[in-house]
Amino acid sequence: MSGGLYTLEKKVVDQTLDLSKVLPYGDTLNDGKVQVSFTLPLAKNERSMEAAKLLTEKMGLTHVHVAYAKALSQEFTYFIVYGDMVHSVDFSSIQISEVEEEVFDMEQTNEYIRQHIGRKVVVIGASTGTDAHTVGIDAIMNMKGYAGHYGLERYEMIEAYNLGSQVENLDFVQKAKSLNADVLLVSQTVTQKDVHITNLTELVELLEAEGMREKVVLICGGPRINNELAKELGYDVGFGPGKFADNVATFMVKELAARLKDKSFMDL
Ligand code: B12
Repeated sequence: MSGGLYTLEKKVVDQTLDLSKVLPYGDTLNDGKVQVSFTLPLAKNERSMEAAKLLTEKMGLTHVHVAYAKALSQEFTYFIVYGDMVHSVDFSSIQISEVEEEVFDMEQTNEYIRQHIGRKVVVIGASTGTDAHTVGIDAIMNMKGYAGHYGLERYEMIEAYNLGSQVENLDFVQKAKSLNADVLLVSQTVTQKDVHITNLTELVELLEAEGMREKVVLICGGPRINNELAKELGYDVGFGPGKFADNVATFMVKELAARLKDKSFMDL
């Protein structure tokens, strides 16, 4: 073991970590060391550096040190500032909405569909609204897959349609209707001015207006999407970074099978 790693571990074990008061870690436990970076619309000079310091203190940092200031233009300066965080977080009280841990591989999903659904599952996906980012939705859907995980197009029991990017919500809904889609996948990458919230909400409203919301499994994903946000916005589930076609497929086939079971129970 290297000396550096040993020192790091020793400092952690020598002190007790209080999970009700967790602080950032810099060099020793509970030192609260933080680095922040931001740009101010000010020229680089002594006054703007003082402004950066004052602003950082207002964020709840003490012992503030402006470590780096770089003029981006005559009127903008980029700062990197160090300080000690005075606030802590009660980790023991945090509860989040996590998606079920069990994840099927491609063959297990195909077999689950054969046994519990009995026909191919129709999935359509797109990056909607003005969003031009396709890599996320491609990672989930493309035949060749992403990071060693095959995409939904490769699944024998899934009929997948990837509509690409900048797909209007209305066009997306119409396509879903014409294909009689079981599952809708929506990707949102741009979050500037909360455009993703407006766009994702509009889709739910359109589906409701068309009487389709309850008939489809509605899934969204993207770098700043999590399950909690997705549910708040009226989606069945949301996936963020580190999730692949396997996670999506597992969730959707179980959800569809449960709905079919409920329906046959109601029809009795
Ligand atoms: C490549 C890229 C582009 C390419 C996109 C090419 C393409 N065909 O997609 C181009 C150059 C076109 C581009 C344009 C822009 N981009 Co851009 N782009 C990126 C970049 C570098 C990588 C994004 C990416 O491909 N990630 C890889 C994929 C695999 O990751 P992912 O999307 O998170 O997907 C995973 C999960 O989130 C999840 N997932 C994603 N979608 C879905 C959907 C479902 C249903 C599910 C289940 C899961 C899921 O699964 C995936 C695998 O795990 C990022 C910066 C970065 N390093 O992340 C900026 C970034 C996303 N872009 C950004 C911006 C601002 C833009 C522009 C607005 C810039 C501009 N002013 O013109 C434009 C967008 C214009 C528009 N109308 O949308 C910002 C977004 C900031 C924000 N949060 O709003 C970023 C973060 C850069 C930055 N730091 O400023 N961009």
